[in-house]
Amino acid sequence: MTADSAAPGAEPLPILLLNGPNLNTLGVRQPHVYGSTTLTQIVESAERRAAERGFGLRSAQTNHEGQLIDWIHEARGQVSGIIINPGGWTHTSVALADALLVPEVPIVEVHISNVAKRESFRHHSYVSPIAVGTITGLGVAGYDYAVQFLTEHLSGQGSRA
Ligand code: DHK
Repeated sequence: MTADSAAPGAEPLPILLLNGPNLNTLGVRQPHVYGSTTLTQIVESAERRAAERGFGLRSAQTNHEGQLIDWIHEARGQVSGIIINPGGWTHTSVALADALLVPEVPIVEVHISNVAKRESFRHHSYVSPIAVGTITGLGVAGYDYAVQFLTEHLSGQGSRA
């Protein structure tokens, strides 16, 4: 069941916020690129924004690709949408993009840095073609914008491009 098909008045299924490799080191990792905000702070902010809009938010980070794929499979039927920063797997993982199709929910891709301005190997994303949209280069605020967009999208108020 998705938020769209939930009974009127029923609590929508939560949003799932996933972060891939090295994002557990936010705050110390290349602050000139990724800023000084920690992942804990990012998740707390996203939880607040989701709650303000009537959605729960579950979050997880891993440095292990198979773990991430397992979590995405398990999310089928359990979440209403997924926000994901796939980190370096953005540019390498067909398997991750395939897994993201399993839950059949809207996907929003987030990158803290502007990947288009960086090395050419960061210019291709396997995730972008299966995402509703991608937020890139807006710093850690991109996660909050993703929550705002996804909650509106799931509530039928947002763009359905
Ligand atoms: C995060 C990473 O870890 C990189 O591998 C990506 C992305 C960019 C980000 O900007 O959040 O290339």
